[in-house]
Amino acid sequence: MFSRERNFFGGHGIVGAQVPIGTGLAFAQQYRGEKNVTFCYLGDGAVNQGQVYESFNMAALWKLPIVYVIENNKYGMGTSVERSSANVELFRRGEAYGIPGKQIDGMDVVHVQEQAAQMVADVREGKGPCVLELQTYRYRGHSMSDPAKYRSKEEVSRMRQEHDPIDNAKAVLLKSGAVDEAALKEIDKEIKAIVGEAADYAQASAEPDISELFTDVLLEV
Ligand SMILES: Cc1ncc(C[n+]2csc(CCOP(=O)(O)OP(=O)(O)O)c2C)c(N)n1
Ligand SMILES: [Mg+2]
Repeated sequence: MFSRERNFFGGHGIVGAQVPIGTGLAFAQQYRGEKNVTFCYLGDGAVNQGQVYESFNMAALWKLPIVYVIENNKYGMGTSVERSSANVELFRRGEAYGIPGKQIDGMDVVHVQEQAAQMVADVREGKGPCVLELQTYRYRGHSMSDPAKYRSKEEVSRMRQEHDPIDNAKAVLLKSGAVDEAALKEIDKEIKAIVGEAADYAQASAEPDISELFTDVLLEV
């Protein structure tokens, strides 16, 4: 998924490789004098890749306008953070480069919005990069071939029941009186239609031509 018009530069198959790419995009923004701020997302598994730290160094050195968002959903492919990270305080990973970090509840949408807005304000002031660790959770296995035997069913259902971000946001909205159940159902229907349409479009589209393998990969000058 990629949208040049919306400045959405997609996901990448190589775990961690999005970090130097995101850092490069932030460099381009600074170089061109744009006011944009890059949000670069990485997981708790990706955070142990070497290229993340090469990127942190350059981002701090050049005070690049970038927020590194670490989505700590407790698991890499099939390995818990505790089994794979020597230090599980992921928000501190930029400390060696002077990059400030915060760890927050990533299941609370209002809190995430407030904290992210604060970070964007700091970045726009020219303070350089920062790290926002979102504590979150992955309900399903990594892929269809992952039966997720590395955790208990109770853990998953407890997270669903007590921490689901959509249920929580719904409760906050209803309590505030801003919307009622019917309005939320309408939004749900609308979103399902958009997603359904996108899936149908993807499935009905032709396979790309084999020559596309070389598009934007090599520039002959
Ligand atoms: C360099 C590299 N190593 C291994 C893989 C295989 N792989 C794909 S996703 C993944 C786990 C990533 O974990 P995390 O960063 O926590 O992201 P999440 O799946 O939780 O979103 C791995 C090891 C890969 N795609 N690239
Ligand atoms: Mg993960």
